[in-house]
Amino acid sequence: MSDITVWTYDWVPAGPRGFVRDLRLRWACEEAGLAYAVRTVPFDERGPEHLARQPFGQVPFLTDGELTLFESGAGLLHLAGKSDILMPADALGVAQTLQWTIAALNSIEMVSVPWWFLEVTGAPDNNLTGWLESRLAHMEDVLKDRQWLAADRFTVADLLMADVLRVEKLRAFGIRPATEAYVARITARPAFLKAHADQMAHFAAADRLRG
Ligand SMILES: N[C@@H](CCC(=O)N[C@@H](CS)C(=O)NCC(=O)O)C(=O)O
Repeated sequence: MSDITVWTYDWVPAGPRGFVRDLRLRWACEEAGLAYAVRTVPFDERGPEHLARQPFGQVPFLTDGELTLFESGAGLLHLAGKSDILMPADALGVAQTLQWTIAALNSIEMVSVPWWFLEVTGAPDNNLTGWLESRLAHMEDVLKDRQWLAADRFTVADLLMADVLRVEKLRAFGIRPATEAYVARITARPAFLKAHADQMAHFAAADRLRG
């Protein structure tokens, strides 16, 4: 039985709205047609109950019955296990989907997040630029030849890779037409648009409560 709850913050400042990673889990549930609730932990005070479920005091985490999972990638794979919309049924499709899901996290986001952090904090030199350029150039080569990353169809790997690549600073960083078309196509999916709108509405409602 499935009793999925996506946990996020009760409020965040304007900057990260639309990018808080609960969106990945909302999006996956929307794609798969899985019923889910959204609940919150305080942004301002990250107490022991929060840390017991997400040891870094971050979001998202996911609960499903007795199960609690942190790391958006782990949450996505858990959800993908419930739906062949997100994860192919055949062994090759599974292997390709896992490979590209890990690549999104460990070959692209591993570089893009520290690069982005140096950019937004105004570090005088961003020594990660060459590394990021190389990773994005390789992704551009991959995306020139295919519409989807795995199994010739949309999978959770595309959801995650598109979410990693859609960050505005990355999109503005050089001209990569295949990557841009990929991100635009995948973020035009109704499930993404709903998840994004729901997250924005969630934080707008939180503003009203804070007065
Ligand atoms: N690797 C983690 C990263 C989670 C993460 O960076 N969460 C952000 C929101 S998107 C957060 O909680 N930031 C607040 C903080 O780090 O204190 C995941 O993918 O779940």
